[in-house]
Amino acid sequence: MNLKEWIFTTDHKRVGVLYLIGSLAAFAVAGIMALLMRAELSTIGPTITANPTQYNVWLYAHGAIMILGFQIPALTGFFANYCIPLMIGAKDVAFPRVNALSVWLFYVGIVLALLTFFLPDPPDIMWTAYPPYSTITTGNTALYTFTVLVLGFASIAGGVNFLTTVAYMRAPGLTWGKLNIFVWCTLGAFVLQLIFVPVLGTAVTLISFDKYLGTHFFDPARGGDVLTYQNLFWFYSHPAVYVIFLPFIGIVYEIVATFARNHVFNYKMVVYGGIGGVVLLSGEVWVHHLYVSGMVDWIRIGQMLTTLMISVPVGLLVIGLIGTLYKGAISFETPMMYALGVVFLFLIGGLTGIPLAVTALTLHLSDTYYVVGHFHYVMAVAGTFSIFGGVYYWFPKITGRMYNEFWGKLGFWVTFIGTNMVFWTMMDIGVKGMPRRYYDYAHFPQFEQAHQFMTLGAAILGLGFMIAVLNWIIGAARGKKAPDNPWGSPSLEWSTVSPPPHGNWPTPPTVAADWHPYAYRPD
Ligand code: HEM
Ligand SMILES: [Cu+2]
Repeated sequence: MNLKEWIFTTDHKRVGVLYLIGSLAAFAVAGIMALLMRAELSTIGPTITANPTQYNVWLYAHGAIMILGFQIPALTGFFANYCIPLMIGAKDVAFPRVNALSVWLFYVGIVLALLTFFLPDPPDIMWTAYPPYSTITTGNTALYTFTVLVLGFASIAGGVNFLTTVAYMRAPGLTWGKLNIFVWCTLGAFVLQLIFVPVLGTAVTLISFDKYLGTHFFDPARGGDVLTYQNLFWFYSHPAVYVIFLPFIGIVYEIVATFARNHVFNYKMVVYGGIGGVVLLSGEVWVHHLYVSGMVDWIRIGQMLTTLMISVPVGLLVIGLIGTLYKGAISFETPMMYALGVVFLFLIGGLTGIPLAVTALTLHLSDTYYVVGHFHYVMAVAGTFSIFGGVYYWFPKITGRMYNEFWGKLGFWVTFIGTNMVFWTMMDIGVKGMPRRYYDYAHFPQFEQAHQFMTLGAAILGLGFMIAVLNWIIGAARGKKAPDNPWGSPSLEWSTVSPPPHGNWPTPPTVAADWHPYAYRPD
């Protein structure tokens, strides 16, 4: 293996694998931050640090790196790169060099994020970086701004590339109605990135202008408005949860169709109603993150309605999954275990979101651990389970080898148990009044046992993820040789050899009129 070939590669599969390695490294770092926070919270009073700012730095690094360094790059960097050209029968992406540029920028972003641990005054502003704190802290707000901008550029480069690739490079005969659900989902995610990343870029640039260049965009004392930042930030960051959600549910669709050996239930409903509906509504709900900030009431009511409305397309996506499982010939290989895990976690996360959408209830729940539990279920761990399931699913294609089924399933169950120990308990103590983002909870001694239980859960959860990653490393090095199409899927990525050569097929495929990626059996 030639290192230089990898660094300068323009092959979409290798670019994808680089994204995977970088994002898993980011996951490990951000995961260690979570374990440090959980260790700190395991007793009242100082446990592993006496410095509250240190906790804030961990919290900042955990949230920012998990979202910007792990989930978005794994989903729209790794999976999109590896799968989309193969699924549409293309030799590569439309702009292979722009693609290489995007993964380089991603690595620059990761290095910048890691500087957090080496600077004397690291950012301590949480991943949301709200002013006025972010503009007065001694922590390094500029590093945050710069990291977000670099990762944002990487994402935009990816978006332009994949929209063009799918529009112009589909194999002959592969019409829009025959795209994999994963491809549709990822296109939706990239449309959102192209529209909304510039807004985030603006917001984070302006906080650094305020802090270092003497402007007053967010300073009410000088004619600015501190809430403008919150609006700009969530105008991006709510759609960002769909940038994560859409590809991860797309992965689940691929896995569920394969292991239920069934066509996707109501393909058109899923694409137009589900994915289309989410994309259309996603920019209209950001205010639900600022219900407790000052604003006119009618906007609260309006955005409560749109927030509740978005559960309709999301519900359609879940119905599509259930329908695909219905009367399927289901088998429970490791990828399927993770996919079903996602459905379970996502349902808990989705249903616990409804009270948060309702303004009257959320006044009580806002800024408690209930919120932290909810969004970990719905996005953080549901998304992570999907990523792990997806890596297992395409593992034979990527490496040409098989992973170990026993360790795969064991890792799943360990993670699944740990996850529910941590995040169910969070919601429980949240409802009872435990506030979020606290370094210590001397005022709430009644929660100490629950915190200890969660710390134990986090350790179990971490162990489960380690089992999975070790399973991949060992499988990639010494696993059994994988057949080209181990799951018997008609989808195009399985029609080439494992691992696919540069250019993917000796001659590009053409698809027959009756071909469909989910034609597992006659309808
Ligand atoms: C894998 C195990 C994980 C554990 C044990 C964990 C634990 C935690 C803890 C203890 C907090 C701090 C709560 C507080 O002080 O308010 C937190 C916050 C957060 N986590 Fe996780 N987390 C995990 C995974 C993830 C993942 C995969 C994501 C990816 C999206 C994520 C995103 C966040 C975000 C955005 C915050 C809020 C940060 C903030 O308040 O600025 N977490 N997590
Ligand atoms: Cu939101």
